[in-house]
Amino acid sequence: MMDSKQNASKYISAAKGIFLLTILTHAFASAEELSDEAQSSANTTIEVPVVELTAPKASVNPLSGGVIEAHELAEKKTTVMDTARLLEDIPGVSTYGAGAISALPVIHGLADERLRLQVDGMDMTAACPNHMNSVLSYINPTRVGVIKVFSGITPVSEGGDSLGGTIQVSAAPLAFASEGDWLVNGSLGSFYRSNGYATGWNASAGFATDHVSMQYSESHLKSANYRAAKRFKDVSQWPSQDWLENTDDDEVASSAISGSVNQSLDVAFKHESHLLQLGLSQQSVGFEGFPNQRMDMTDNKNTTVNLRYAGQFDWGDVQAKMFRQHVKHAMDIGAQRADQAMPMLSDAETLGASLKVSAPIMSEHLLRVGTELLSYRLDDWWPPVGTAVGSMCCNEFQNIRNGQRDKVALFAEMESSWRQDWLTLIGVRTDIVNSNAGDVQGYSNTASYRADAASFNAQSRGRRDLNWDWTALTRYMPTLQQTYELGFARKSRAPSLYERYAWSTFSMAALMNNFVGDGNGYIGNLELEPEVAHTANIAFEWHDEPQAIWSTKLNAYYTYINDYIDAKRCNFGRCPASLLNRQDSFVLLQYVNQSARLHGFDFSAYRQLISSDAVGVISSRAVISYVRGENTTTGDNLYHIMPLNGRFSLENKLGGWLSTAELQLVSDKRHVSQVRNETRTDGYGLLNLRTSYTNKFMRVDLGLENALNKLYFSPLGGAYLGQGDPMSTSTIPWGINLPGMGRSANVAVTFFY
Ligand SMILES: [Cu+2]
Repeated sequence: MMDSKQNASKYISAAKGIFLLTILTHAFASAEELSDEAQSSANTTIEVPVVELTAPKASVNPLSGGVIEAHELAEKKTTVMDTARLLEDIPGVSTYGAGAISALPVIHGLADERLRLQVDGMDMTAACPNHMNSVLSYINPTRVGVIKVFSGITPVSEGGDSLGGTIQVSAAPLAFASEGDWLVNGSLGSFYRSNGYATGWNASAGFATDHVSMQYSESHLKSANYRAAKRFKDVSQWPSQDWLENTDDDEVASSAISGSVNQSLDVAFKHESHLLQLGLSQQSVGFEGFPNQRMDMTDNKNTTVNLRYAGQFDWGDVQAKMFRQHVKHAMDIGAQRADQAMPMLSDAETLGASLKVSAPIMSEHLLRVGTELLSYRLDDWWPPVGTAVGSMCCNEFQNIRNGQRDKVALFAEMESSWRQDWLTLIGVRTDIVNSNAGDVQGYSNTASYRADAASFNAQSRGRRDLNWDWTALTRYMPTLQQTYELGFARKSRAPSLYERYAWSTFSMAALMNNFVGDGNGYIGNLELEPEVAHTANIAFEWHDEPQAIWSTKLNAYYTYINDYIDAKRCNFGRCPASLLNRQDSFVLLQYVNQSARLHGFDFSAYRQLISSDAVGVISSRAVISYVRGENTTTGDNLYHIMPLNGRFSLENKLGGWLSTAELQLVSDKRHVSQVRNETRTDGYGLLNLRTSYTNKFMRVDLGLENALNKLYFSPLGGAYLGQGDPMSTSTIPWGINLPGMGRSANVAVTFFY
């Protein structure tokens, strides 16, 4: 809000200038590929070099996706706290702001539960009415070995019950010793981030013979509140100044984290071409502030047990897995918001199993068939507060009681290499999703809750959704320098438990149901139907033959979504009529099926500029993404759509040194969702500087993020709600955006053995 208009337009013209420059330098001269994609989009072979431990033969990697491997992650993962941030370099992927380790990924404008998120092969669901315990927070960035993103067209074997794509984050595969030998490995690392005085450490140790491999890892982190570059708030804006004096004008209240611990133990057995792996993991967080939500996480414990088998037989490959996830989650009003308590608890369990078989048919076809089972149970309840019967006493408020969401999926997919230069991938899939929820009650049987609860309890709530998905993709590689790809897909997603069953129209209760950080209250809708998306995607890639000097890639897409779950203003129950047409306040909304259209493009390019003994290798990279999202039922814009943005970097590799200067440019967000009173944000430019030194025994990272200390507001940052009484629509001033982090100097040191 304090960024001047002038600055914004200056950045935009700079952005346009650099955009044109990039097109010129890259499109005419050249192209290799961002090295991550370079490896995956091989020229003559279509096999992906990066293979998950449990995937003897991975699906063809569509051009529009991306694979990031361990060595490419290294530069960032030691100094970021949040695994979701590692995705930001992939064209078309951005992240929603949330707590310190809980950002939510977005692919092509579709986020959160519209994506299929897997950690070590496990499909997990957030168990919180604010999605605080995001799936990617369950793996510490330092443990991440491979990230695979399917963005444009997701093969049916990797998709299902999701619209936007699939993100698979996995630890590095366990290593085995050669026959008769043994291996020991270990690492110890630590980081410091000056903004918020964040610190953390991580350690891992492993032992392996030729048949057995074990790996243990543990990480800890904490941070105080972070600071924006400059003053971004004015205490006089709050209706009540209580509790506000504790924070400075540039301090983002309720953004601290403490007591965050991730532990994992993996044991794998290998016999000939069979691999069996058992993984145990636990994450606990003592406190995590959410400056764009009305609550803070006050306790979270997530435990998983993950058993995987992968085997290769004469006739093909088999992968099987079973897992269990259990989450105990607590949230409350943190000390920096208000001197009040409102404990909210949830408990969820997910059981999953899958079987995937792939077998070659004749020489040119590869058939993949599989089944997946997923059973999710959720209870979300809020203990009573105080002694006077009323809005928060004296019963337990049941937000979701005995929630169930079970899924059975079947798919078949055929990958065919018709000629050396021509490949097709065709698949169909069905997901049957059953959901239900039990009877509920409010804090009391007073007028605040009585009618809503009675009406909810009187209705039948069991729902069965039958989803059909299909994918058709063709890839043509006329020369060793060119690849063209065209894909079509139908993808479906059944509504989540919160979208269907959050029932209270009482504003205090509705305000606690919010996944998007906009400060509004959300009410479920029993009538919701599954979303169905049809997508067309076209991509091409050009590069030099050895893929070393240059590459360029363009991906464009169009998606039409029937029954897109958007929101409408609430005009029934306890919703106040005064909020129905307000344009300058937080409001109450109900989920509703409408239709939507998204289109956009991603462009990425790489060019080696200099390669000599004296200066090493100097290269430049660019990633530019654009997406536009419209609600075609109402003519409104979709919420949380990233405006035109780009990352441009210069990189120098010399000996063990890798140094990067990165310019991030984001244009103004002018297309905002009116129904949600989404706020606009100005354009900005950020400069990040990083350097690292690696040898066999150690790695040192130094970084200066937001080096010019610019005050900025990320278009996906949401509303600033970190201070003030969160219980009503009018006690926190509307219209303050959550600022991004001011300058921060980061250091990380890791020792290997
Ligand atoms: Cu929560």
